[in-house]
Amino acid sequence: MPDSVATWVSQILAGDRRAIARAISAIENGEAERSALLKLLFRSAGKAAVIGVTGSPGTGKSTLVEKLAVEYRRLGRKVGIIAVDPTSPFSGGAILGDRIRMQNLATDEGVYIRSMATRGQLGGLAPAAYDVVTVLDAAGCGVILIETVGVGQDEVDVARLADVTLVLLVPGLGDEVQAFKAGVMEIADVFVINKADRPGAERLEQELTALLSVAPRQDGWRPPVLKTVAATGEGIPAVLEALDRFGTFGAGGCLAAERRRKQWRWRLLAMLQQRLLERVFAERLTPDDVARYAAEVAARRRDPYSAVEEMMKEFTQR
Ligand SMILES: Nc1nc2c(ncn2[C@@H]2O[C@H](COP(=O)(O)OP(=O)(O)OP(=O)(O)O)[C@@H](O)[C@H]2O)c(=O)[nH]1
Ligand SMILES: [Mg+2]
Repeated sequence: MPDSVATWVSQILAGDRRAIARAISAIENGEAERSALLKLLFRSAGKAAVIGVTGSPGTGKSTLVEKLAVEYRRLGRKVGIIAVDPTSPFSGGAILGDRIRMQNLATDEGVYIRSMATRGQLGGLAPAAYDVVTVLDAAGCGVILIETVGVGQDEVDVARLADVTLVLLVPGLGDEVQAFKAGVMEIADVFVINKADRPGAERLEQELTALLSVAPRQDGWRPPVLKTVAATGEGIPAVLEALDRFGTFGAGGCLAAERRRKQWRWRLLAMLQQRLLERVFAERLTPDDVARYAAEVAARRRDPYSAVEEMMKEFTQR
């Protein structure tokens, strides 16, 4: 196996699309070779700028991602795109929509597009998404764009994987309130008011700027509020410029460095959590057992504390 993994890795480093696709499937399916593969790939990763793009459904994330990708391609960078779909499996409608919208990029060998579904990942989607980032990074993608719908914890977690996070808002939806509610506010490094061709963009810009000035960030970064019409590409260069500026913010980019340390701490804990869960399931429990405990607790026949103790029991005695 080591030989074949080494060959696989060299194919990925060379940008072989089939080898990349196979690696991503191995990650998603939790195949045994995954960790040997990722250990080797990690050495060649760490060069990509990881950009999270989040916002409510239909705000224009995919359209913006495509325009950003085109711009980065023009600058000669290979681009990876990960679209995280909150509900539907791989053949779902939303993903099909993304494929159609991104068809300008579909024939470009320098762009790698992949969708991931949030369902069915033990320990959440974020660890798997980060592993996919490692693959694409090692494969030479200098820019990796991750699109997530900013609605659930999975999506916020994925946004937290990014070096920089863009939050999209659109005029006329009362979206600014949603952004605050969903806690998206804390993860936004750059605000983009998309669909600025629609009425209300200026007002939203003013409201958001006022809100931001009331609660300045502790790290000193002031998230810019930009207006775009992603559909036509208007305002895209300013978005790229803001992303660059964030990357170099602070003395010697210290904000980015500090963020990386925080992210690794969080990722390591998430990976540990996942490994522990996998072990508990492999050695101790079946999903049916969990369902049985849940039914007993729900019926108040037992308390959840002793249920968890029992679920862990034989496992911790090993
Ligand atoms: N008027 C206007 N329409 C836009 C703009 N940007 C995107 N759209 C349209 O808005 C719709 C949704 O765009 P998407 O890019 O699919 O939005 P999304 O946020 O990726 O949507 P989901 O992935 O389904 O959450 C499409 O019909 C786009 O053509 C814009 O700047 N102005
Ligand atoms: Mg989309």
